[in-house]
Amino acid sequence: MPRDEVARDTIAAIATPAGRGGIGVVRVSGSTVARIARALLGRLPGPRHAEVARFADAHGEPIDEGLALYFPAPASYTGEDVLELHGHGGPVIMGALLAACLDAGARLAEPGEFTRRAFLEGKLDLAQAEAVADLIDAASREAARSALRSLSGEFSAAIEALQRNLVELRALTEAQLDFPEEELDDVHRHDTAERLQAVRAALDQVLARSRQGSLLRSGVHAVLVGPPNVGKSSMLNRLAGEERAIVTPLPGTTRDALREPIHIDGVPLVLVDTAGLRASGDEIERLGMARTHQELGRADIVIVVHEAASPERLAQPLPPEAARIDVYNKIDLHPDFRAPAGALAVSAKTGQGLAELRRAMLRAAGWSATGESVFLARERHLRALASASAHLARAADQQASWELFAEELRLAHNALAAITGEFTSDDLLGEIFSRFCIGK
Ligand SMILES: Nc1nc2c(ncn2[C@@H]2O[C@H](COP(=O)(O)OP(=O)(O)OP(=O)(O)O)[C@@H](O)[C@H]2O)c(=O)[nH]1
Ligand SMILES: [Mg+2]
Repeated sequence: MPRDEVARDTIAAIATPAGRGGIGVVRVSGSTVARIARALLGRLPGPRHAEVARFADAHGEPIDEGLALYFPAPASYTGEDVLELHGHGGPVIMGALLAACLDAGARLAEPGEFTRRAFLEGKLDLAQAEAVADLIDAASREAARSALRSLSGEFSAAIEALQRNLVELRALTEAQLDFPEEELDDVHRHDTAERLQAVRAALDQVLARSRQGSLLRSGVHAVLVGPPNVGKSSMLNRLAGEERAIVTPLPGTTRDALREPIHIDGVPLVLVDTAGLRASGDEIERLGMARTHQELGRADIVIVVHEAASPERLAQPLPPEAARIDVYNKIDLHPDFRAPAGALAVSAKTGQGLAELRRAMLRAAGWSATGESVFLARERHLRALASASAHLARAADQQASWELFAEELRLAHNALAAITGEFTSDDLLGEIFSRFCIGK
């Protein structure tokens, strides 16, 4: 059953990236797909069979030869009639094919409109639809794996399991509300408290797995700071595995902040090298230090680099919300140096201690290699889960009043329902799908 009954027009878009490629695909979806197929191909291809066809424009002028695929509703990506034309992947041919579809009555699809229709037709829930974009945007294999799990419904299933438990609990509670004059039954009260506890524990687990997974999307900012010449740029080059930053024996080499995306065990981080902090009369160096302060404001992790032999204290106050890792560099020069408790001794030159540093960075980012699969949650999901969790915590404090208890359960339930998109505003849908690419 379609989720909204508005008759939808037919949309078309080039589904493959712009530029030249072996093949390019134009995708068409909607109620007039059969007519468009006949206009371009002279016939309607058999359902779900790849057929070789000649594509022609409105004047019968050939455009290309390729494969045509027809997916009649409802067994298609969008749930509507869908036609895919696989031609040669050149911008002129793709443009002409798309124009021919538009001439035959389709209109240009908006970003994410195919997936939005799939959602409206009930083919995907909202979390799955978001996973489509996350899979396309995945910056690492780990992120792609998590997105694929969400797409196949693993995340939604976890949310639905929580909802089912909440529904049972609400049914129990509502029954109690219907007989307010009856004496409060201790057994019932105990049972309710226990079930609530179980739902809260399960929710906390989903939240923890989602918080972990959200790290795979966001890219944690790790900023290298310290006095000049301690080896910050050398460290960045080591961690990036490439000579990105200029390294010289002269203090004050780095002027501008340099950002370098890296992965540690599939977790994306943005590593930022900064200008060394010291009192300086040099105008450029002072501007560089101003940038360092800016970068510190954005840091999730601050890696404070010291030189093993002459550990200087950093006068700079650090942002309190960022995790801090202290490293003492150049231990190859000072093999007897012992780092203070909690700090790491490393050498950017030999690579000693860098495995520990990478592990410390992952830990500071909130990543724990539990081996349990994580959910590639979005900020929206985390907010909803946190809100559900807060309502359940309040419910736990409300057991003297069944009305308030029931109300908190209802609010927790609604928060969870927002994740899979049971009740969603057009505004939210617009915001989510507008960030998709065209043709998806
Ligand atoms: N022996 C040794 N030398 C190092 C090590 N790390 C960096 N150096 C040297 O220390 C000097 C300064 O290194 P940089 O990486 O430019 O230091 P920086 O902290 O970025 O310095 P500024 O950009 O000036 O703030 C260079 O000559 C490096 O080769 C190390 O682990 N061992
Ligand atoms: Mg430097």
